[in-house]
Amino acid sequence: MDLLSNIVKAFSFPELVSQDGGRVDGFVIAIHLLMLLLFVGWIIYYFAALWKFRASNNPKADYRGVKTKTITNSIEGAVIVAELILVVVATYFWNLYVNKTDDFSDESVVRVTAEQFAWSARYPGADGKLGDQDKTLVSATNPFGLDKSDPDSEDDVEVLKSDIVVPMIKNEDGTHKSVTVDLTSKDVIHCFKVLPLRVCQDVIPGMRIPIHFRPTKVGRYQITCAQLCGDGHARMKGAVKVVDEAEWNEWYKVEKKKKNPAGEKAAAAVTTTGDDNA
Ligand SMILES: [Cu+2]
Repeated sequence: MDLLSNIVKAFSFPELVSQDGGRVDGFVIAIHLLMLLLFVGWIIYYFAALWKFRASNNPKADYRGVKTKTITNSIEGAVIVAELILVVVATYFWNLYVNKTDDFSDESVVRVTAEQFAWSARYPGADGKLGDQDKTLVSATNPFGLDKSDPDSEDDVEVLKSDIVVPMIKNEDGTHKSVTVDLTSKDVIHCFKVLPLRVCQDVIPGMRIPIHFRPTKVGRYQITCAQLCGDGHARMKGAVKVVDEAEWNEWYKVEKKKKNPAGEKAAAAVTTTGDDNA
């Protein structure tokens, strides 16, 4: 029984902590069923061909083979249909889902930067805006390659080579709020793969690639780099830490304060004055 449950576990999906992850699982199952159908179809065809063209039935080999054009035409037709589906339908739907504008609200964006062999994150500061970054500006004192001339970059919260904290926020209708992770790389191609969130996206230097997910459970989930990116690839681990709304607010407040203690003091002074007046 133990063996059976272990086998079932080995072939099961990993823990799911993303609202839309079930659709990814459904997609994976559908592809496997389709491939199973194709596999069974080809096996049947194989044995049918073995039987039909057996030596006892065809003592003399026919080197000319098929004489009609039906087979060639149907193969060409299938290739054309497949290409059309790929180019027209796939491009249309990919564009539709990836460029869904309502998921790009600036305040819920985390910019994640990959490098050999670690993950770092940047969050918008008090102004709610992320400053620009460019890999050509990366130096020992500027690990993200921040554009210092961009005023938005001054107060950005930076988390270097540590857990990427994201909030799990429940909407009133019971759904969960979307988190956008904006991916970029400083050096080579990496891949941001977090199985429980059902996300896997290549991270490409010079490009910003946003991905979205809606975490449904607090916890710490491993980021695996899924592109061979150098000799330290195997140890390129990171973690996405999903926290509840209260913990997120507290964490974000503390990080923003660390970044701009003077600003906080000024804000506190204003509050105190306000209290005196009241
Ligand atoms: Cu990597």
